[in-house]
Amino acid sequence: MPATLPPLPYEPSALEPVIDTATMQIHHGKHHQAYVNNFNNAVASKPDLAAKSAEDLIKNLTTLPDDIRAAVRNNGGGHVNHSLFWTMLAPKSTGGGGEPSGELADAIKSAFGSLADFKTKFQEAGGKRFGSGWAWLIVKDGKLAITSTANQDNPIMPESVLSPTGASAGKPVLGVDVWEHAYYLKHQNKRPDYLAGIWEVINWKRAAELFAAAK
Ligand code: MN3
Repeated sequence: MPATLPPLPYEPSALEPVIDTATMQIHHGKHHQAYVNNFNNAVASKPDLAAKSAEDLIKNLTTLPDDIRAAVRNNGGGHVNHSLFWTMLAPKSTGGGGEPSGELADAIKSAFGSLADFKTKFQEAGGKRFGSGWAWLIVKDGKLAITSTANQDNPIMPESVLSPTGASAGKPVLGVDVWEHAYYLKHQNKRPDYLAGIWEVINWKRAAELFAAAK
């Protein structure tokens, strides 16, 4: 079944002023739609693969035919990453921002010392990723860890694909897009400002669900 663009779970203006309306419209309607289209085009010539989800295919990237592997990595990865990203954000009116609670809060404290220390390390990981990519909180070997991936790579891709780029494999709990298209209209070149502000719209309830499923 072809991949489809999932609707945004809120209005494009709902994350103002942290993420501006025009950025959300272009990011979702143009960039994410392009990953969906390009993924579908890449797998169209392989009927046995076209029946599988983008998530299944990027988990098994190393088994894919050479002629579509890069396109699936970039565009299947882009589709999976953005489908997750929209759900990782929420307007303040529906619970965005604030602090994690429960087991996720305890695990963050145990792994990083405090929520503030976690945020600092996460922002550093995103800030240091050269070029385009993502910052992630993942579960690796049963514990929380921070990593960043290049381009549209996702931590569910095989370790052998990720490690040459300096990334770690694991199960995502939180992912933040650090491509320029995610922040340039509002923050221009100031990626650190975007990362410092994103916490006001992070959907910790969604992160807690992903953590519970990943443990
Ligand atoms: Mn993006």
